[in-house]
Amino acid sequence: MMFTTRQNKITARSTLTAVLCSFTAFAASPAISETWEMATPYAATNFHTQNIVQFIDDIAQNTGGEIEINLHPGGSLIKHPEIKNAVRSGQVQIGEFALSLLSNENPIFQVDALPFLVGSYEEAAELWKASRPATEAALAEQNIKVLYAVPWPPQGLYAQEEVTDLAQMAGQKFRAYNATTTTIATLMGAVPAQIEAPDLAQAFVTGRVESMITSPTTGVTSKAWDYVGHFHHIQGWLPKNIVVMNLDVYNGLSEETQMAIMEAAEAANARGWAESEVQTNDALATLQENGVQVHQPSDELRSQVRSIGDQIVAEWRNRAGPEGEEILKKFEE
Ligand code: PCA
Repeated sequence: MMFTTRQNKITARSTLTAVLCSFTAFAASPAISETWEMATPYAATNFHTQNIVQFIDDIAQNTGGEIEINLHPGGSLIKHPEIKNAVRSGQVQIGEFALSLLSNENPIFQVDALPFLVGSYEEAAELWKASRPATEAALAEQNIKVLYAVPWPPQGLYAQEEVTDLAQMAGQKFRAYNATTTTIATLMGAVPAQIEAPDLAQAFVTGRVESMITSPTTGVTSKAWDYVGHFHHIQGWLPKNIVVMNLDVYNGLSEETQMAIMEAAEAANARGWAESEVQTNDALATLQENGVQVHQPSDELRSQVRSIGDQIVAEWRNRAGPEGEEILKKFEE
């Protein structure tokens, strides 16, 4: 009995010594490594996600292994509409979301989803340059640091039949992913339903929706040929995904680590913009190879969509006020 007790004490003491030793070793090591969780909304196979995988590797490399990031794609850890708040509160340190998902919070976040404001990647880059300061300031107020943003390929219309006149869309169950697509649905007389990209195939197959506006890329990722026959290459807008982190966490890093992260972000930015452009034609070809008919919009369709676009832009200018005007002025300069 005595013996056992003594033995226990020895064990307890040596455990304490081991713990103290490991603390000393920890404190003596030059850089303490941290593990962050990253929540993203799109499939692992998507080019945005693959770019993020490279971004994470670059951060590990640039920081000498100081920052490790566990990626949770496809809304697997946090659902898309919750990712911004999860980063804000520090529930996750870093995340990605579609910027225009926040359109209702502040019109500034919708500017890249305004129809026909930009007609090319160069113009989209100009628009981002004009809108980045206001976007950063609005997100900083929410304790969020902007790292980089990458556009999706141009948005077009998927439907069961070829659409030559928007009247064909009346009464359709239409998949929406932000304020612009919801408003377009309503103005076409369709019925919008907000569905996240990873749930698209199921929503179409089960008849919850029949048509949508998104990129050729998202059509490929969700195997659009299984549920729609036609894509109309309207090239409406180039909405961006934004990659952000918790501002307190960022501010708590050494200047050197902050620089290492921003360097990785710049590289991800350049890779992402280039890849998005390449994706446009590749994805259009893949849609066609799999039996989706790709159409240039008819003049009628083009002008009908433009007139809806004009209404959305006019309403946005109203809501965005002087801050919106300033962005448009800088963009047009
Ligand atoms: N794909 C995303 C947003 C825009 C895009 O091209 C989606 O459909 O959810």
